Amino acid sequence: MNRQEQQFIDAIGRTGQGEADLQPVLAALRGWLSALDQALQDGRIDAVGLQPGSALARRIAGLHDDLARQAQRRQQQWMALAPARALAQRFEGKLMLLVFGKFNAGKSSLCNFLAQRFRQRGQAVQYFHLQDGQLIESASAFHEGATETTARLQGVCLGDGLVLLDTPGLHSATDDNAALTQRFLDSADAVLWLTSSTSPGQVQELDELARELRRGKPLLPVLTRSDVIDEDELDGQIVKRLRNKSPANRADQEADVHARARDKLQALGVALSQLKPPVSLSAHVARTEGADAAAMEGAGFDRFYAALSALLAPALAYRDRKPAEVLLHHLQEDVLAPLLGQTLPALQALQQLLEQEQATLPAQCARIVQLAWREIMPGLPALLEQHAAADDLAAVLDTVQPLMMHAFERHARAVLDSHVLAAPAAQGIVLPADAGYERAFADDLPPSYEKLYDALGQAIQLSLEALAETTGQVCAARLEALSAAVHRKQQIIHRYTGQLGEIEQGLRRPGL
Ligand SMILES: Nc1nc2c(ncn2[C@@H]2O[C@H](COP(=O)(O)OP(=O)(O)OP(=O)(O)O)[C@@H](O)[C@H]2O)c(=O)[nH]1
Ligand SMILES: [Mg+2]
Repeated sequence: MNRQEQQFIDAIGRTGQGEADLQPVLAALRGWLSALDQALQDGRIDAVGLQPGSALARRIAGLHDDLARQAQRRQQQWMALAPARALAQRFEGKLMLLVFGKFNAGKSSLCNFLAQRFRQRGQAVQYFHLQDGQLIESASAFHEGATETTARLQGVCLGDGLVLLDTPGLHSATDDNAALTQRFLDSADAVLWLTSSTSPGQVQELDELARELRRGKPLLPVLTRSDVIDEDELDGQIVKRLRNKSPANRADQEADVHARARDKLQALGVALSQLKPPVSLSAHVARTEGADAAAMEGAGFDRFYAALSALLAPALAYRDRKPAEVLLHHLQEDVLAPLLGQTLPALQALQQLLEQEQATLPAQCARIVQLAWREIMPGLPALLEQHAAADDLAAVLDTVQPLMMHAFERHARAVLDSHVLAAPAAQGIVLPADAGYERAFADDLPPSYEKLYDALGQAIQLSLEALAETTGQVCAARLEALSAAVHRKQQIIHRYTGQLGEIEQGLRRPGL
């Protein structure tokens, strides 16, 4: 009688549905999403006042287009998960163990052996595999082989309460199946990592599991094929016999795998509490020796069942919060990740562009003044000449003022080409009180106007500067408002990232 085995089978049978109420956390997750959508909507960056073709406006439009695309894509992603959800639902309430490992690790052999054990103890055994998104039940055990054999997701239900998922390496799933397989793994409650005792602890294999592990699932490393071939002499004949590796050898290998796995999990950012002490076993020795109590014990199965029993509590904890985990993962991977990976960098680039525009604004304004002034000044001598005889300074100003406004407006539009500019309010040209034509030395000569020319040049300069200042202020305020809007949008994403993290922590808190 194998006590550990029976105890494990009994324990599985007792795992009723947990009483944790997921409704509050599910409501929090849904609330998070709709509040995020609302916040992003309210935080739309208003590009009013910008030329539609400008780099700034195009970038803002691109950002909004991308957000719309994200919203659409995530809807599709959630719909695409429907088959996986439906599949997972078929196993609702059962404990699902992911049996993971490189090809030839002995996954199929272990699953088959465990199935045989359960059957022996009067438990129903049902094999199945995944094909074209459908779950197909089959009567035959998994194929075991020296060459890579398992290329599809397959599993076996043991009794009422346990499901083993025998995965091909996650990478070998075909593209069609990959997403479904990946998502199906969502439903695994714990991971058995099978690593062959011929080269144990190839921890890079765990990279593929990073996603599952970060979800707080417990990990039990299992050193498979923990056996050696012995040559015995029997009645003068040499016979080959498979026997267990020695307890000392097993202990060494387990300690080594434990240490490597610990380092790896640390590097992956996974809590060490999820890692269970590794166990060694040999399905072949247990089988060939008849799987009686002594054979099972010697092959490592007592310790294996004890480790599985210890895995039950954390695995059941995952199982009981699984619906919330599935929604949480969707929000993390399909909603938040694109915001962090695409939108935040785009906002950052936009912010930089805005800063650049703000920084160049004073130089642009100075340039407008310069261009307009240079345009006006060459015409002044002729104008002053024209009105010299009549000493009509007012006529000069009446002609120059609209010319100046026109020149300013044109150059402002050309230089500040990102902005939509309203026609500037009329700006007068104010001459000093004593400015005017100068009486000539002789009465028959017309008055001279050199000083007047200089004074007029200065007055025009001042008027242009006043115009540029007003326009500059409008543009600066606009850029400032845009920058604030971009900042708000960044804050929204940061705030909601933090909030989802808090919901996640609450969900993973022991006792929920
Ligand atoms: N010595 C020894 N060999 C084993 C044991 N378990 C499995 N094997 C052998 O290892 C090889 C691979 O076993 P499988 O169970 O097919 O391995 P797998 O992990 O399912 O491999 P893939 O499906 O290819 O990923 C086969 O040749 C098995 O006979 C064991 O306990 N001891
Ligand atoms: Mg296999």
